[in-house]
Amino acid sequence: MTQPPITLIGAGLVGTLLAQQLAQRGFAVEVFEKRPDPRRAGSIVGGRSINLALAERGLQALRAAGLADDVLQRAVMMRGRMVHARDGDSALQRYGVDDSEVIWSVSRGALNRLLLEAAEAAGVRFHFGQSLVATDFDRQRIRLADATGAERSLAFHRLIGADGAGSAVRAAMNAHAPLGERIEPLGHGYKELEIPPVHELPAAVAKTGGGHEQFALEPHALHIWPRGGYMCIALPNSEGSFTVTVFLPNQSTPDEPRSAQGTAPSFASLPDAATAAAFFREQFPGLLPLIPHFAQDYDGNPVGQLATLYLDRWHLDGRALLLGDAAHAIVPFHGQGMNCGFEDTVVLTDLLTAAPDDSAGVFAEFQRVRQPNADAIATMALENYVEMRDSVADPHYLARRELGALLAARAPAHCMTRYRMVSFSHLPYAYALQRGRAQDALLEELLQGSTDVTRIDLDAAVRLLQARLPLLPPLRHG
Ligand code: FAD
Ligand code: E1W
Repeated sequence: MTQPPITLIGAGLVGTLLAQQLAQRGFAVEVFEKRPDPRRAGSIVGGRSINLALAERGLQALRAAGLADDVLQRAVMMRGRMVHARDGDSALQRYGVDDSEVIWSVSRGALNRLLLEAAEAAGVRFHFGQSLVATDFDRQRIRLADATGAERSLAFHRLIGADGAGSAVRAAMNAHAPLGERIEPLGHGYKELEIPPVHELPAAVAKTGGGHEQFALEPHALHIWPRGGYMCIALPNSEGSFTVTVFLPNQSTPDEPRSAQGTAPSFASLPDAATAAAFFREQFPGLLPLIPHFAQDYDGNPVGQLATLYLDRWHLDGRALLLGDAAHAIVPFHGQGMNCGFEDTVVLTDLLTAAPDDSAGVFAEFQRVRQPNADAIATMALENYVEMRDSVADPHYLARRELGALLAARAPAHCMTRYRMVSFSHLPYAYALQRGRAQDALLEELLQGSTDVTRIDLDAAVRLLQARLPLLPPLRHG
């Protein structure tokens, strides 16, 4: 069965992992990536270290590829969220029941390089500095441009787009036959800043986090500074630094919470490091001194935009398919974009392996299985932004969360927090969304508008839970 190769566009996180798995199953895979090879010296990606949170779903995909141990070796464990209040107080809220329920901070660049190496070792051929510029689906040909702008044309048999939120494959498919594309901008952007290792900090602020040598904050946590309409987060890097991300509205609107400066903070009202530093001094006083190159970072790093992407169609019969961010980009507030894309790769690899000659059937089945789940995590990621920013929050929400935690502890087979279902299980995202809604409705019913959890008869509540909500499927770890 010598099949023509699969043509994959995009050697990002999802494209490289998919390519590796397909090659392991005997498929020939050619990957075209617009950027230069990140393993080559002098690559621009080398400078800044950007990290992301890897959770159980992503880890499971890496296990399927045989790469989980290699990745975890370079990762930093995050046991919970460390919430930093305005007054400087901070507290760790554990994510799970014990250290089997943790998430991992991984370097995007290091992960990408590891996946490239693994895919190449499995037989994948990569072509860097090759940007997809046009696709002719009738003749099944793509046009690629190199860094000098020189173009060439190549035939494809089946085309897979793993080229991210701004996908060129998607644009070409949409031009050929509309995909029903809907892009919903969040109206908030983000910017990355850096907390260096302790030895690079001025002596006056250089006290180590949690008794650890090189980290300026507790290393085994995802740090959050929630402030209502906006927030900062920080994830640890294995070298002792942290990558801070500030999330802010793009424009100031009258209903955003106002700072003492009188204007609602936004990227528009904080156009440069000078204005932004004043804002940080006021809103994030403990954080600012840990960012010694604040001006350089703020003025040098771009504002990234956030949006949710919905499509009616992810494929063009058996000729082309989108996956990862190219099919379903989401806002980052649940830390699930890569995890979801990694889950995609396992589903697609299994379907293709089972029916290697039926791309039309496989692509349709892939969308049927994955789209409801992509929609669900898109919803949950949007909801988590509000939850994160306002975690100082509304007493009803806090009461519900407290009661939910109490019941989850007493009746774990009938009540599990949505965060745990999303981050530590392989239950479909759509199930987590719907189950979370059902649990919330029941919690509301028990609380009846009260915020006093001590008034609830927990034994009666557990009986109600058991009567109304079906048994949860067991969690599997490892
Ligand atoms: P990408 O990683 O974007 O890769 C696409 C690749 O395609 C790139 O290499 C690009 O150069 C290439 N490409 C693009 N156009 C072309 C072209 N025309 N021709 C050839 N190649 C092309 N997810 C998590 O799971 N956990 C997190 O903690 C997390 N944090 C995030 C924080 C932020 C601020 C953001 C914005 C996202 C975060 N995500 C997180 C989401 C995660 O980054 C994405 O879901 C993930 O990178 C998607 O992978 P991908 O391979 O589909 O796309
Ligand atoms: C995670 C960018 C990003 C990545 C994340 C998370 C968050 C907030 C953000 C969600 C979370 C890991 N989260 N953390 N604590 N509560 N919810 O779990 O990845 Cl902003």
